[in-house]
Amino acid sequence: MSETNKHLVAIIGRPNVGKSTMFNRLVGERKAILDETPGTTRDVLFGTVSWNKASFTVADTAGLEPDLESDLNRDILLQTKAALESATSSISWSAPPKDYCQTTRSPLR
Ligand SMILES: Nc1nc2c(ncn2[C@@H]2O[C@H](COP(=O)(O)OP(=O)(O)OP(=O)(O)O)[C@@H](O)[C@H]2O)c(=O)[nH]1
Ligand SMILES: [Mg+2]
Repeated sequence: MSETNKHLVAIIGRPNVGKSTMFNRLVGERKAILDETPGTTRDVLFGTVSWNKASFTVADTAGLEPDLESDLNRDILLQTKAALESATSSISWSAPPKDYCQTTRSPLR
């Protein structure tokens, strides 16, 4: 496994809280689509962050609405759970649903 892939940081949270904006800032390019409409991101998107001789992978994820019943939402929840399972750390804010709060299994050093 390369140094970049050793650490995966997942960005998670409710819709429209600025996750993709943070992702683009971290990767240094407009890779994720930003919009004021909640639910813009639908699939997990990966990027590489290089900072101060360190590098790691970051994942942008779709906004979480656990109580919403739809096929699309079920797919979103599964994708985000999978990203969290693979993540070594996560960034979450704006009170993500509690099932998605397990974070930092092995912190970035
Ligand atoms: N004022 C302000 N607006 C922000 C900030 N960060 C993001 N936005 C705006 O908020 C809106 C949503 O930002 P996104 O980054 O697309 O939010 P998201 O959490 O990825 O949204 P979903 O993909 O729908 O879950 C966009 O119109 C952004 O320009 C911020 O720090 N301040
Ligand atoms: Mg987004």
